[in-house]
Amino acid sequence: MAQAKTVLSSKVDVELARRLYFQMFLIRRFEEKAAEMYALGKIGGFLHLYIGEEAVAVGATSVLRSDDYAVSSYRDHGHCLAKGSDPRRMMAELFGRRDGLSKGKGGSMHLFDKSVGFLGGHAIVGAHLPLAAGAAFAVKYQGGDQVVLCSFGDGAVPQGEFHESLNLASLWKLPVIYLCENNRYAMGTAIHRALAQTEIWRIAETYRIPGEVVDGMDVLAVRDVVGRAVARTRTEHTPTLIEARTYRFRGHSMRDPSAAIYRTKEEVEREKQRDPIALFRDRCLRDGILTEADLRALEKEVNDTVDDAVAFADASPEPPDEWLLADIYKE
Ligand SMILES: Cc1ncc(C[n+]2csc(CCOP(=O)(O)OP(=O)(O)O)c2C)c(N)n1
Repeated sequence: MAQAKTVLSSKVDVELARRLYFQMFLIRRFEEKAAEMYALGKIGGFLHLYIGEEAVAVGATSVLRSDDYAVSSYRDHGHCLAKGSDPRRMMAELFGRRDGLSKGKGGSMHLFDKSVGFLGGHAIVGAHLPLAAGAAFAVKYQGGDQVVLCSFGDGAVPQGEFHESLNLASLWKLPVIYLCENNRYAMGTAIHRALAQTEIWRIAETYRIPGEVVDGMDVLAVRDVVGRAVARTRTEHTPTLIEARTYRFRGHSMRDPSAAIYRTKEEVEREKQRDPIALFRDRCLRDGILTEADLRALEKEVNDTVDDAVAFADASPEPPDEWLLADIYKE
């Protein structure tokens, strides 16, 4: 049942091109600014950047409806922004302030925004895959046709939760799209040292669901593949496993700044040649979809949005001590 596909990315109109470029650029700038704020001590704890992988979240989310759900791991800024969350409240959460999405108590790894159907960033590797299946079960039980997009890294694949989740989703025909963002490393562990089957999309066959592989640096190719999966899932409630091949340009987290121990500088430089934002920018110009002036205007809008988010976060007060014991159990 599983099949590899060479996807020719489809045509794109002006409005869609603007939206995709804006969102990818927003994720990039938001995170570059977050890195800067981390260096200044405005952000504490962990900070995992998604830089290099933007085409995956943006391409995939672009085919979702606003009432569909998305859930992701601790590298969650891109997914939350792509789902339409407010950059101000996201930055405030990174700053640990009271106007943050999780009232400043979750931080970078625990963004959550029910208003846009973002069911959270989750810090424990693999732990959110069963949660995605649970949300999909709820959709089916209630007779809805929403889908749940579940993004995770290659590091989650050897986990039991991955296999248990795919097995149940297949048996129960749950509307989940499992989107593996294969950036080739789980912290410092290269994929071939952790997985017996490095062609992750092939694992779909074991669970008798469709499996596809896609170039995760091509936003339109991701959009095509996920779009097909969404259509199938809505009508047949069939889960799908998609492997998007991508690369993270930075270290695992801000505590791994050089990322030089487990991969070569040459490899990183080579991969940066396929920067998904630059590739899409070039394509828009080459095909005459957007002009240099259009792109510059979008970039300015993004820069202003991110500056505004930082100002908002900085002005938001710290959460009071008494909030520490609130929101622990569902009240
Ligand atoms: C159950 C569990 N084991 C170990 C860790 C420590 N840990 C944090 S991130 C990570 C690597 C995960 O890599 P991957 O899933 O490929 O995601 P990526 O960082 O590449 O986006 C590990 C092992 C954890 N958070 N949870």
